[in-house]
Order: sequence, then structure tokens, then C-alpha cells
Amino acid sequence: MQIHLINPNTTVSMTEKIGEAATRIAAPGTTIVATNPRSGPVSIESHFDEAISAVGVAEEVLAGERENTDAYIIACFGDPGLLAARELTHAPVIGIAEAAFHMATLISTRFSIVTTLGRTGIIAEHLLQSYGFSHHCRRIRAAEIPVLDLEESKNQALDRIIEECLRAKAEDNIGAIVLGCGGMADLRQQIQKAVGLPIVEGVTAAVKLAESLVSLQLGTSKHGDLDYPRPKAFTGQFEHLSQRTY
Ligand code: 5HY
Repeated sequence: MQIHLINPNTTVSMTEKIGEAATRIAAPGTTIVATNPRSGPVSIESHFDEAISAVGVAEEVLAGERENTDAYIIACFGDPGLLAARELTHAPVIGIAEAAFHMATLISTRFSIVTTLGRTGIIAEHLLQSYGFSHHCRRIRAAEIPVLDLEESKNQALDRIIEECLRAKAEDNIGAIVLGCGGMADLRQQIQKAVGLPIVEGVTAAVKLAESLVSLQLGTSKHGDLDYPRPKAFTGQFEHLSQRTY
């Protein structure tokens, strides 16, 4: 099977790192194709960044539909453009936040989230509410590191994340921790060793969920709100989307 992994920000080194982490966990026979939009924010740290990146995600799915794609993964913890992406394909589309929440509730009664910047915590809170996981999450914590520190000053960023995870373990009465950024895809084992608690990471969780759905031949339902969008005219920079049929 072929899984198309989309890093919604435009930092190529992060896309490559996320792709490698996904390939390491993928089953034999699963091919991971990792891409990012050409246009958009180099990192996603606000509602505005998210809004712009969602268009890039849609364009990457439309490109994936011209290939042999069996499933898609949106590798940003805000799951930007998830429902819009599901409308554009029959293949399953997995957001890494949603995947991590599902996995965390299978191994713990309560979990905490450790994300990058405090200001993005509200985005995770909204996702917990819309996915119905709010009562499973004790606390959304932040290591207060910009996303690109995970590329540019990796060791300090890792130390900050471990510190916050140890604080969560000591204070939050939880059984597991969810890592709140796609850029942490390669850090799960190191953090789990240092913290001594199950650490759930969204990219690797999403790969396993995508493989399960494809092997069960379960795709995005085209009955109801996730049916293909009705063809219509688009203007300006989106004219190329006009009258699309699927
Ligand atoms: C992410 N931003 O996973 C989010 C994380 C965050 O560029 N990739 C990003 O901090 O919200």
C-alpha cells in the first residue's frame, strides 16, 4: 500500500524527518510518500498559519489522487484541513492529533499533551472537544519552544520537552503523554526512556491506523457530508479548481 504523508508546513527538512520516522514504523509492503505544499508557512503556530496551510493540504491531496494513493496522513498536530481533505478522496485521511488521541485512550484512562507553544494549546483543546476526547485529557502543556527549534536547536528543544513531560508525570495523575507536534516524530523513544511513561506520537500512530483501515478496505464515506464537493467556478488564484469532477 502507498501512504501519502503531508507535512502542512513548507520546511523540507522537517518533511524528510517525518517521512523517515513514518517509514521506520511502516509494515513491510507499505510505501510512505512524504510531501509538503510549495506555498505556505514554514511552521504552523497560529490560527492564521493553520488557515493558509489547509489550502496546501487540499492541493497535496488533489495531487495524490493522480497517483496510486491508498491513504493520507496530515502530519501537523492541528489536523489542518482534515474534513476538507476527506471530501476530496475516497481513501482514508488521518490527522496525527486524532490518531494520537485514539491510541492514548486505548492504553490509558487519562493523558496529558505536551506541545510546542502555549498559544497553540487552544487548537488542541478545540480538537479534543470536536473529536469527543476532552474528558480523557487532563492537561495541555507547552514546552514553549518555536516549532523550528525542533530542526535548528534539537537538543535544547528535546531537554525542554522532557522537562515538561516529567512535570506532567509528577503533577497530572495520568497514564500516558501525547506529543503535540509532527516535528517530534523522531523523539518518541528517547522521551519514553527519559520519562518512564507511555509516550504516544501522532505520525507513527497515524501510520498504523492508516494501514489498519486500508487492510480492512475501509475508506472515507462518500455518503453525506464527506461526499465529493459539488463542481463550481473558482476565481483568482483558485481558478484551477473550477468545475472539478472527482
Ligand atoms: C505541527 N505546527 O505539528 C504544529 C505543532 C504546533 O508546523 N507542525 C507545525 O505547535 O501546533
